[in-house]
Amino acid sequence: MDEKKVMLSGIQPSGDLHLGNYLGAIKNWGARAEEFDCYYFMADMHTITVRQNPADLRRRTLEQLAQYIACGLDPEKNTLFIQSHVPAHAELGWVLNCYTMFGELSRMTQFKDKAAKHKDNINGGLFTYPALMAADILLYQPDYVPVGEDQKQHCELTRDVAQRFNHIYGDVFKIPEPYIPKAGARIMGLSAPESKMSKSMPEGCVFLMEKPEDIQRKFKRAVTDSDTERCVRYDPAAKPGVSNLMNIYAAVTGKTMPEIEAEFDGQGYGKFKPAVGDAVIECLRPIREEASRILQDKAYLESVYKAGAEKASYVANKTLRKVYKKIGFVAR
Ligand code: ATP
Ligand code: LTN
Repeated sequence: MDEKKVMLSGIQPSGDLHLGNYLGAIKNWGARAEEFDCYYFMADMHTITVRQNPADLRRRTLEQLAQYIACGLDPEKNTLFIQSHVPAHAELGWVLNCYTMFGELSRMTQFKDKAAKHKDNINGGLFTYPALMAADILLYQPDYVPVGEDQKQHCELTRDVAQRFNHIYGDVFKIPEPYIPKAGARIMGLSAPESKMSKSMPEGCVFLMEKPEDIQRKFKRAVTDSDTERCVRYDPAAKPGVSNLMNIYAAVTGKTMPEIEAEFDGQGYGKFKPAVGDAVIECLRPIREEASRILQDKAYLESVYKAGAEKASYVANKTLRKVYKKIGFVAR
Protein backbone atom coordinates (compact mmCIF):
# COMPACT_ATOMS: atom_id res chain seq x y z
CA MET A 1 0.00 0.00 0.00
CA ASP A 2 1.28 3.46 -0.77
CA GLU A 3 1.95 5.51 2.33
CA LYS A 4 0.47 8.92 1.76
CA LYS A 5 1.40 11.72 4.12
CA VAL A 6 -1.39 12.62 6.53
CA MET A 7 -3.02 16.04 6.63
CA LEU A 8 -5.62 17.28 9.10
CA SER A 9 -7.63 20.42 9.56
CA GLY A 10 -10.51 21.57 11.75
CA ILE A 11 -13.12 24.07 10.70
CA GLN A 12 -15.33 25.91 13.17
CA PRO A 13 -19.00 25.87 12.15
CA SER A 14 -19.44 29.38 13.48
CA GLY A 15 -20.47 31.20 10.30
CA ASP A 16 -21.65 30.78 6.73
CA LEU A 17 -19.07 30.13 4.03
CA HIS A 18 -18.44 32.89 1.51
CA LEU A 19 -16.82 33.49 -1.89
CA GLY A 20 -13.53 34.51 -0.19
CA ASN A 21 -13.39 31.19 1.69
CA TYR A 22 -14.17 29.33 -1.53
CA LEU A 23 -11.82 31.03 -4.01
CA GLY A 24 -9.10 31.59 -1.41
CA ALA A 25 -9.10 28.13 0.13
CA ILE A 26 -11.78 25.45 -0.23
CA LYS A 27 -11.66 25.31 -4.02
CA ASN A 28 -8.19 23.79 -3.85
CA TRP A 29 -8.89 21.24 -1.15
CA GLY A 30 -10.52 18.55 -3.30
CA ALA A 31 -7.31 18.00 -5.29
CA ARG A 32 -5.24 17.45 -2.13
CA ALA A 33 -6.74 14.01 -1.61
CA GLU A 34 -4.65 12.71 -4.54
CA GLU A 35 -1.45 13.44 -2.67
CA PHE A 36 -2.44 13.25 1.02
CA ASP A 37 -4.56 11.21 3.37
CA CYS A 38 -6.85 14.03 4.50
CA TYR A 39 -8.95 14.43 7.64
CA TYR A 40 -11.36 17.36 8.01
CA PHE A 41 -13.64 17.84 10.96
CA MET A 42 -16.32 20.30 12.02
CA ALA A 43 -14.90 21.71 15.26
CA ASP A 44 -18.18 21.98 17.16
CA MET A 45 -16.46 21.54 20.54
CA HIS A 46 -14.30 24.58 19.87
CA THR A 47 -17.27 26.64 18.79
CA ILE A 48 -18.91 26.58 22.24
CA THR A 49 -16.03 28.52 23.79
CA VAL A 50 -18.19 31.41 22.59
CA ARG A 51 -21.91 31.24 23.37
CA GLN A 52 -23.91 29.68 20.50
CA ASN A 53 -27.56 29.36 19.71
CA PRO A 54 -28.08 25.53 19.82
CA ALA A 55 -30.36 25.37 16.76
CA ASP A 56 -27.95 27.50 14.73
CA LEU A 57 -24.95 25.43 15.76
CA ARG A 58 -26.70 22.19 14.74
CA ARG A 59 -27.82 23.67 11.41
CA ARG A 60 -24.45 25.21 10.59
CA THR A 61 -22.54 22.04 11.40
CA LEU A 62 -24.60 20.04 8.90
CA GLU A 63 -24.76 22.88 6.36
CA GLN A 64 -21.04 23.31 6.45
CA LEU A 65 -20.44 19.61 5.98
CA ALA A 66 -22.84 19.59 3.01
CA GLN A 67 -21.14 22.65 1.52
CA TYR A 68 -17.67 21.17 1.81
CA ILE A 69 -18.85 18.06 0.01
CA ALA A 70 -20.50 20.22 -2.65
CA CYS A 71 -17.25 22.18 -3.06
CA GLY A 72 -15.44 19.00 -4.02
CA LEU A 73 -14.37 17.27 -0.81
CA ASP A 74 -15.29 13.72 -1.75
CA PRO A 75 -16.24 11.71 1.38
CA GLU A 76 -14.92 8.58 -0.33
CA LYS A 77 -11.47 10.13 -0.62
CA ASN A 78 -11.37 12.24 2.57
CA THR A 79 -12.30 11.49 6.16
CA LEU A 80 -15.03 13.99 7.06
CA PHE A 81 -16.42 13.97 10.59
CA ILE A 82 -17.86 15.95 13.47
CA GLN A 83 -15.45 16.52 16.36
CA SER A 84 -17.91 15.72 19.17
CA HIS A 85 -18.61 12.31 17.57
CA VAL A 86 -15.09 11.18 18.36
CA PRO A 87 -14.79 11.20 22.18
CA ALA A 88 -11.02 10.72 22.00
CA HIS A 89 -10.72 14.48 21.31
CA ALA A 90 -12.17 15.35 24.70
CA GLU A 91 -10.19 12.57 26.37
CA LEU A 92 -6.77 13.50 24.99
CA GLY A 93 -7.73 17.15 25.39
CA TRP A 94 -7.93 16.66 29.15
CA VAL A 95 -4.59 14.86 29.28
CA LEU A 96 -2.86 17.57 27.25
CA ASN A 97 -4.34 20.24 29.48
CA CYS A 98 -2.10 18.79 32.14
CA TYR A 99 0.96 19.17 29.91
CA THR A 100 0.24 22.71 28.75
CA MET A 101 1.43 25.57 30.92
CA PHE A 102 -0.62 28.46 32.23
CA GLY A 103 2.04 30.83 30.94
CA GLU A 104 1.89 29.35 27.44
CA LEU A 105 -1.88 29.64 27.27
CA SER A 106 -1.71 33.21 28.59
CA ARG A 107 0.42 34.22 25.62
CA MET A 108 -2.04 33.11 22.94
CA THR A 109 -3.15 36.15 20.98
CA GLN A 110 -6.46 34.55 19.97
CA PHE A 111 -7.34 34.15 23.66
CA LYS A 112 -6.48 37.78 24.34
CA ASP A 113 -8.55 38.94 21.34
CA LYS A 114 -11.58 36.81 22.15
CA ALA A 115 -11.41 37.63 25.86
CA ALA A 116 -11.47 41.31 24.98
CA LYS A 117 -14.43 40.76 22.64
CA HIS A 118 -16.51 38.61 25.03
CA LYS A 119 -15.82 40.21 28.40
CA ASP A 120 -18.94 38.69 29.95
CA ASN A 121 -17.91 35.11 29.08
CA ILE A 122 -14.17 34.57 29.58
CA ASN A 123 -14.59 30.90 30.37
CA GLY A 124 -12.07 28.15 31.08
CA GLY A 125 -12.64 26.55 27.69
CA LEU A 126 -11.69 29.72 25.87
CA PHE A 127 -8.43 29.72 27.81
CA THR A 128 -7.54 26.02 27.42
CA TYR A 129 -8.80 25.72 23.82
CA PRO A 130 -5.23 25.30 22.42
CA ALA A 131 -4.81 22.09 24.46
CA LEU A 132 -7.94 20.68 22.81
CA MET A 133 -6.63 21.80 19.43
CA ALA A 134 -3.33 20.04 20.17
CA ALA A 135 -5.31 16.89 20.94
CA ASP A 136 -7.33 17.27 17.69
CA ILE A 137 -4.08 17.29 15.78
CA LEU A 138 -1.87 14.83 17.65
CA LEU A 139 -4.51 12.06 17.76
CA TYR A 140 -4.07 11.54 14.00
CA GLN A 141 -0.26 11.74 13.89
CA PRO A 142 -0.45 14.06 10.87
CA ASP A 143 2.54 15.22 8.87
CA TYR A 144 0.89 18.51 7.97
CA VAL A 145 -1.69 20.87 9.39
CA PRO A 146 -2.90 23.46 6.88
CA VAL A 147 -3.44 26.69 8.73
CA GLY A 148 -3.96 30.36 8.12
CA GLU A 149 -1.93 33.07 9.78
CA ASP A 150 -4.23 33.26 12.83
CA GLN A 151 -3.67 29.61 13.80
CA LYS A 152 0.11 29.49 13.50
CA GLN A 153 0.63 30.23 17.18
CA HIS A 154 -1.65 27.33 18.18
CA CYS A 155 0.29 25.00 15.88
CA GLU A 156 3.56 26.07 17.44
CA LEU A 157 2.12 25.35 20.88
CA THR A 158 0.98 21.93 19.64
CA ARG A 159 4.53 21.14 18.60
CA ASP A 160 5.90 22.32 21.97
CA VAL A 161 3.39 20.22 23.92
CA ALA A 162 4.08 17.16 21.75
CA GLN A 163 7.82 17.56 22.21
CA ARG A 164 7.41 17.97 25.96
CA PHE A 165 5.32 14.81 26.13
CA ASN A 166 7.72 12.82 23.92
CA HIS A 167 10.64 14.00 26.01
CA ILE A 168 9.09 12.44 29.12
CA TYR A 169 7.55 9.28 27.64
CA GLY A 170 9.44 8.49 24.42
CA ASP A 171 8.19 8.87 20.87
CA VAL A 172 4.42 8.96 21.21
CA PHE A 173 3.46 11.84 18.94
CA LYS A 174 4.62 12.76 15.48
CA ILE A 175 5.64 16.42 15.45
CA PRO A 176 3.43 18.04 12.79
CA GLU A 177 4.54 20.73 10.37
CA PRO A 178 2.33 23.68 9.54
CA TYR A 179 1.34 23.55 5.87
CA ILE A 180 1.09 26.85 4.09
CA PRO A 181 -1.21 26.23 1.14
CA LYS A 182 -0.39 27.71 -2.25
CA ALA A 183 -1.97 31.13 -2.11
CA GLY A 184 -5.42 31.14 -3.64
CA ALA A 185 -7.02 34.36 -4.78
CA ARG A 186 -7.31 37.00 -2.09
CA ILE A 187 -10.81 38.39 -2.40
CA MET A 188 -11.68 41.82 -1.08
CA GLY A 189 -15.08 43.04 0.11
CA LEU A 190 -17.44 44.37 -2.56
CA SER A 191 -18.49 47.32 -0.41
CA ALA A 192 -14.99 48.12 0.89
CA PRO A 193 -12.27 46.81 -1.45
CA GLU A 194 -9.49 47.80 0.95
CA SER A 195 -10.39 45.01 3.41
CA LYS A 196 -10.78 41.29 2.75
CA MET A 197 -14.19 39.86 2.06
CA SER A 198 -15.52 38.83 5.46
CA LYS A 199 -18.78 37.69 6.99
CA SER A 200 -18.43 40.56 9.47
CA MET A 201 -19.23 42.91 6.56
CA PRO A 202 -22.24 41.12 5.05
CA GLU A 203 -23.10 43.83 2.51
CA GLY A 204 -19.85 43.27 0.64
CA CYS A 205 -19.77 39.54 1.21
CA VAL A 206 -21.20 36.93 -1.15
CA PHE A 207 -22.28 33.76 0.66
CA LEU A 208 -22.13 30.40 -1.10
CA MET A 209 -25.79 29.64 -0.39
CA GLU A 210 -27.10 33.07 -1.31
CA LYS A 211 -29.92 33.47 -3.83
CA PRO A 212 -28.81 34.60 -7.34
CA GLU A 213 -30.82 37.83 -7.19
CA ASP A 214 -29.16 38.79 -3.90
CA ILE A 215 -25.73 38.03 -5.34
CA GLN A 216 -26.46 40.13 -8.42
CA ARG A 217 -27.65 43.03 -6.24
CA LYS A 218 -24.38 42.98 -4.31
CA PHE A 219 -22.34 43.06 -7.51
CA LYS A 220 -24.38 45.89 -9.00
CA ARG A 221 -23.73 47.89 -5.84
CA ALA A 222 -20.04 46.97 -5.70
CA VAL A 223 -17.81 49.94 -5.02
CA THR A 224 -15.78 50.87 -8.07
CA ASP A 225 -13.16 53.52 -8.09
CA SER A 226 -13.56 57.23 -8.11
CA ASP A 227 -10.98 57.77 -10.84
CA THR A 228 -12.26 59.52 -13.95
CA GLU A 229 -11.02 56.86 -16.31
CA ARG A 230 -14.01 54.55 -15.80
CA CYS A 231 -12.52 51.73 -17.81
CA VAL A 232 -11.90 48.12 -16.87
CA ARG A 233 -8.16 48.02 -16.28
CA TYR A 234 -6.14 45.94 -13.80
CA ASP A 235 -4.32 48.22 -11.39
CA PRO A 236 -4.75 47.15 -7.74
CA ALA A 237 -3.07 50.28 -6.35
CA ALA A 238 -5.02 52.89 -8.32
CA LYS A 239 -8.20 50.89 -8.93
CA PRO A 240 -8.72 48.46 -6.01
CA GLY A 241 -12.46 48.02 -6.56
CA VAL A 242 -12.27 47.21 -10.27
CA SER A 243 -9.16 45.08 -9.81
CA ASN A 244 -10.92 43.03 -7.14
CA LEU A 245 -13.87 42.44 -9.47
CA MET A 246 -11.42 41.44 -12.20
CA ASN A 247 -9.72 39.01 -9.80
CA ILE A 248 -13.08 37.45 -9.01
CA TYR A 249 -14.04 37.28 -12.69
CA ALA A 250 -10.67 35.72 -13.55
CA ALA A 251 -10.99 33.16 -10.76
CA VAL A 252 -14.48 32.00 -11.76
CA THR A 253 -14.04 32.08 -15.57
CA GLY A 254 -10.34 31.21 -15.94
CA LYS A 255 -9.83 34.26 -18.16
CA THR A 256 -6.62 36.31 -18.00
CA MET A 257 -6.47 40.04 -17.17
CA PRO A 258 -5.71 41.10 -20.79
CA GLU A 259 -8.64 38.99 -21.99
CA ILE A 260 -10.94 40.66 -19.47
CA GLU A 261 -9.70 44.13 -20.39
CA ALA A 262 -10.34 43.38 -24.08
CA GLU A 263 -13.79 41.94 -23.36
CA PHE A 264 -15.00 45.13 -21.65
CA ASP A 265 -12.97 47.62 -23.68
CA GLY A 266 -14.86 50.91 -23.97
CA GLN A 267 -17.89 49.69 -22.02
CA GLY A 268 -17.52 51.35 -18.61
CA TYR A 269 -18.62 49.68 -15.38
CA GLY A 270 -22.33 49.36 -16.16
CA LYS A 271 -21.84 46.21 -18.22
CA PHE A 272 -18.88 44.87 -16.27
CA LYS A 273 -20.38 44.63 -12.78
CA PRO A 274 -23.44 42.54 -13.71
CA ALA A 275 -21.26 40.35 -15.93
CA VAL A 276 -19.09 39.51 -12.92
CA GLY A 277 -22.27 38.89 -10.90
CA ASP A 278 -23.57 36.49 -13.57
CA ALA A 279 -20.28 34.62 -13.75
CA VAL A 280 -20.20 34.21 -9.95
CA ILE A 281 -23.83 33.06 -9.91
CA GLU A 282 -23.05 30.41 -12.53
CA CYS A 283 -19.94 29.30 -10.64
CA LEU A 284 -21.82 28.96 -7.35
CA ARG A 285 -25.04 27.50 -8.79
CA PRO A 286 -23.89 23.85 -8.90
CA ILE A 287 -22.40 24.18 -5.41
CA ARG A 288 -25.58 25.64 -3.96
CA GLU A 289 -27.80 23.09 -5.69
CA GLU A 290 -25.62 20.17 -4.67
CA ALA A 291 -25.34 21.40 -1.06
CA SER A 292 -29.14 21.80 -0.85
CA ARG A 293 -29.67 18.35 -2.31
CA ILE A 294 -27.23 16.80 0.18
CA LEU A 295 -28.83 18.65 3.10
CA GLN A 296 -32.24 17.27 2.18
CA ASP A 297 -30.85 13.77 1.91
CA LYS A 298 -30.53 13.29 5.67
CA ALA A 299 -29.75 9.59 5.35
CA TYR A 300 -26.81 10.28 3.05
CA LEU A 301 -25.40 13.06 5.22
CA GLU A 302 -25.71 10.83 8.27
CA SER A 303 -23.95 7.99 6.49
CA VAL A 304 -21.07 10.35 5.65
CA TYR A 305 -20.50 11.64 9.16
CA LYS A 306 -21.01 8.24 10.76
CA ALA A 307 -18.50 6.55 8.47
CA GLY A 308 -16.14 9.49 9.01
CA ALA A 309 -16.40 9.26 12.80
CA GLU A 310 -15.86 5.53 12.70
CA LYS A 311 -12.72 5.81 10.62
CA ALA A 312 -11.43 8.75 12.67
CA SER A 313 -12.15 6.95 15.97
CA TYR A 314 -10.13 3.95 14.89
CA VAL A 315 -7.04 6.07 14.30
CA ALA A 316 -7.63 8.38 17.29
CA ASN A 317 -8.22 5.55 19.77
CA LYS A 318 -4.96 3.91 18.82
CA THR A 319 -3.06 7.05 19.82
CA LEU A 320 -5.20 7.53 22.94
CA ARG A 321 -4.52 3.97 24.14
CA LYS A 322 -0.81 4.54 23.75
CA VAL A 323 -0.99 7.80 25.71
CA TYR A 324 -3.06 6.28 28.53
CA LYS A 325 -0.61 3.43 28.86
CA LYS A 326 2.39 5.74 28.92
CA ILE A 327 0.98 7.97 31.65
CA GLY A 328 -0.01 5.05 33.85
CA PHE A 329 -3.78 4.64 33.43
CA VAL A 330 -5.03 1.09 33.97
CA ALA A 331 -6.09 -0.52 30.65
CA ARG A 332 -9.89 -0.81 30.21
P1 ATP B 1 -14.19 35.98 8.02
O1 ATP B 1 -14.56 35.70 9.45
O2 ATP B 1 -13.26 37.15 7.87
O3 ATP B 1 -15.33 35.98 7.09
P2 ATP B 1 -13.48 33.33 8.06
O4 ATP B 1 -13.26 33.32 9.53
O5 ATP B 1 -14.71 32.76 7.48
O6 ATP B 1 -13.29 34.80 7.53
P3 ATP B 1 -11.14 31.97 8.18
O7 ATP B 1 -11.66 30.93 9.11
O8 ATP B 1 -10.24 33.06 8.68
O9 ATP B 1 -12.30 32.67 7.39
O10 ATP B 1 -10.44 31.28 6.98
C1 ATP B 1 -10.93 30.16 6.30
C2 ATP B 1 -10.13 30.07 5.02
O11 ATP B 1 -10.66 31.00 4.08
C3 ATP B 1 -8.67 30.44 5.20
O12 ATP B 1 -7.88 29.57 4.41
C4 ATP B 1 -8.58 31.86 4.69
O13 ATP B 1 -7.32 32.16 4.15
C5 ATP B 1 -9.66 31.87 3.61
N1 ATP B 1 -10.24 33.20 3.42
C6 ATP B 1 -11.07 33.86 4.26
N2 ATP B 1 -11.45 35.04 3.76
C7 ATP B 1 -10.82 35.16 2.55
C8 ATP B 1 -10.80 36.17 1.52
N3 ATP B 1 -11.50 37.27 1.61
N4 ATP B 1 -10.04 35.94 0.42
C9 ATP B 1 -9.34 34.81 0.29
N5 ATP B 1 -9.32 33.82 1.21
C10 ATP B 1 -10.04 33.98 2.33
N1 LTN C 1 -8.73 26.67 15.91
C1 LTN C 1 -9.09 26.56 14.49
C2 LTN C 1 -9.99 25.39 14.23
C3 LTN C 1 -9.35 24.12 14.65
C4 LTN C 1 -8.26 23.45 14.01
C5 LTN C 1 -8.02 22.28 14.80
C6 LTN C 1 -7.50 23.72 12.87
C7 LTN C 1 -9.70 23.38 15.73
N2 LTN C 1 -8.92 22.27 15.82
C8 LTN C 1 -7.01 21.41 14.43
C9 LTN C 1 -6.47 22.83 12.54
C10 LTN C 1 -6.25 21.69 13.32
C11 LTN C 1 -9.78 27.85 14.07
O1 LTN C 1 -10.30 28.55 14.89
N3 LTN C 1 -9.80 28.11 12.78
